[in-house]
Parts: sequence; structure tokens; C-alpha cells
Amino acid sequence: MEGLSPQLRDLLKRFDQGQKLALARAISIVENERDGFQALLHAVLARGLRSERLGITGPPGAGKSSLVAELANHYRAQGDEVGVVAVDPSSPYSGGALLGDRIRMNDLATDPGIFIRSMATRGSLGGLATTTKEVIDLMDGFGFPRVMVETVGVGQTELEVTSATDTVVVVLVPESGDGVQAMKAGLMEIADVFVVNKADRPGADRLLKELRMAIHLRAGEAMKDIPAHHGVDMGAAVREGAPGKKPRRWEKPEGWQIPVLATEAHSGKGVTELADAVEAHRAHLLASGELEVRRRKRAEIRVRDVVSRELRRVAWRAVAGEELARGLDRITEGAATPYSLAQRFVEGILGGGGPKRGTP
Ligand SMILES: Nc1nc2c(ncn2[C@@H]2O[C@H](COP(=O)(O)OP(=O)(O)OP(=O)(O)O)[C@@H](O)[C@H]2O)c(=O)[nH]1
Ligand SMILES: [Mg+2]
Repeated sequence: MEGLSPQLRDLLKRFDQGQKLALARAISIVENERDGFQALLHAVLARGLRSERLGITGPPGAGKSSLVAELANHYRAQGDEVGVVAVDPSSPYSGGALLGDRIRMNDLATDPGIFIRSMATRGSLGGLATTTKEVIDLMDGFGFPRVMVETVGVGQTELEVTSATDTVVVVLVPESGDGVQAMKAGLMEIADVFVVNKADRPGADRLLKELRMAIHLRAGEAMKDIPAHHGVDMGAAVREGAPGKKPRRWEKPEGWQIPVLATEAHSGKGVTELADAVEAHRAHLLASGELEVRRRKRAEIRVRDVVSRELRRVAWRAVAGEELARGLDRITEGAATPYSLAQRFVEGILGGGGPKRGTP
């Protein structure tokens, strides 16, 4: 790893002293991929990460920001400082809800113990951008005991929030459909805790019941699928919590039962219970060794992300602008296609000498 420039060393010193301005500066260096940003991240991560990371995801307008605000206040009351990364909702439905978002977030912004950063998604395929995960790491490395990440649930982002946080709360509302739909959408795999927010609205009880039923059924099925093996009834082992087994998520021996909670985020009702459920999940992660598993998975995803990003960077550095312009001319003339041009670039890069001269 290349060393830090004198400026970045100075920044890191102020970062370590807990200066929020230094954190903000570090974030913008990472966001803009300024020179040395990898070395900076390396220096921060090399000391280890410790935050309890909580992801809050769900459909637009479900009340995610309201819940984040209530939880942040809850943690502040316990004396913990809180970092919040709000990944901007990219959904067109959220126009109205965004206002609520700002109001809530502004309330928080007046508390110096809470640091909020809003980010554009910018990820490919609607996923969490590598940059977003790096900003979460900076908040963690800065020393916030708690970091919360709000993402709007649009498929891939929901999945990726699991690769950036330890505990994922999936927020649903009576309007978001029934429990079967939630299961079909794969939300069971993502959620460590389910919240039915807007419990003051009609249909909330039904959704609560359906989710609980779906979880119950699913857990039952997981037991059924485990065959007796070499005279050992794995089902029984699973039920009783056999140590040393590495079952799939649904067969976790410790049997984490996804809690399904009702909240009314605008009034704070149910938020203490939610915080308790998050604590309970934390304890489960620690006791079962699952926290290590998740962190390792997270590291793997990051290595893959960074390798891809670096390769892209190296590749485009090797392709000279005029080569591209010439190739595009030939495509326009009908003498080449994007595929023949791309292939020539790739061959040139892999050959080590940059793109070869000549016609694509
Ligand atoms: N009736 C009712 N309204 C609520 C509840 N929780 C939040 N709201 C309202 O729902 C609207 C959306 O809340 P937000 O917290 O901004 O929702 P969000 O999920 O962060 O929205 P996006 O980030 O835009 O996807 C706001 O007007 C809230 O006041 C609730 O429990 N009951
Ligand atoms: Mg929001």
C-alpha cells in the first residue's frame, strides 16, 4: 500500500482526534476518489472496525427515516453518538415523503452527537455503490458506536445493505402487500427484524399475522428438509443448537426467529421494542459466530469491488483518447463495431502494451 501524503497524514490525525470536520473532509475525498483515497481507507480500516451497524430498508415512504430518527434519539439518550448514512431514495414515488425525510433529518442535524450524510445511490444496477460502503466504513472508523444506513428497498439495494451492515431491519407498511408477497420478494433472506410501521393504519394487524405465519412456516420447512444422516437427526441438532455446525442461514442452529414488530414511527410507539430486538440480534450474532461470518463475507465483497474498480481504472488509463476517437470514426463509417473495437482494446491491455495500432 502506498504511503499517505503529508496532507492526508494531517487529515488522519485530526480524524483520530474526533474532529467531525476531518470526517466530512475524508468522506468527500473518498466520494470524489481523490488522490490517495485508497491509502486513506487502508489506514482507517487497518485499525479495525467496531461500530454496531444497522441497516434500515423498505419501500419508499414506509417511514424509514422516521424510524432512523427515533432510534437515533433512543441511542443518544443512552449516551451513544450515532452516524447515519442515508442513501437517497431514487424512486419517483418518494417525492412527497422526501419532505418528511428532510424535516426529520434536520431535527437530528442540530444534535452534535449525530452525524448524517446523504448520498446518491450511484451504484450500478441500483446496488449500494462501493463508495457508499466506504463512507460507512469511515463513519465506523471514526468511532461512532452506532452507524445506521437507510436505503430504499429496490431489489438489489436491499440485498446489498446486508453486505454493509450487521443487522437489517426491513420496514413494511400495511400498503406494501401481504406476507406471502414479502416472502416471494426474498425479504425473509434479508430481514433480521421485520417492522410493520404505520401500525395505526388499517391492515397492519393482518400483515403482522401473515408475516409471523410465513416465518413460522418457513422455519418448519427448513427443519423438515434436513435428512437424518449417519444416524444423526440433524433436525434435532438444529432444534437443540448443535455447536460447530455450519448450516445455511435458515438452519442456523441457534434458531434466530425473525421478530415481527409493530411501530408507529411518527409518534415513536414501538421504537424501544425495536431497539431491544436489534440488541437481541446483536447478541445472537456474537454468540453464534455469525458476526464473523458476515464480516468475512463483507470483506470478500469489498475485495471483489475494489479489484473491479482498479481494473477498470487501469484499463481506461491504457486506452488513449485518440485511439477511441479513431475507433469511433471507424464504427461510424461501418468499418468496425463496438465489439470489434472493444475486443481490440481488451487484447491490447492484456497484451500489456495498450491497444494495438491498426484497424479494429
Ligand atoms: N400514519 C403514520 N404515518 C407515518 C408513520 N411513520 C411515518 N409516517 C409518515 O410517513 C411519511 C414518510 O415517512 P419517512 O420517514 O420520510 O419515510 P421513508 O421510508 O424514509 O421515505 P423515503 O426515504 O422517501 O423512501 C412521513 O410523512 C411520516 O410522517 C406511522 O407510523 N404512521
Ligand atoms: Mg427516508
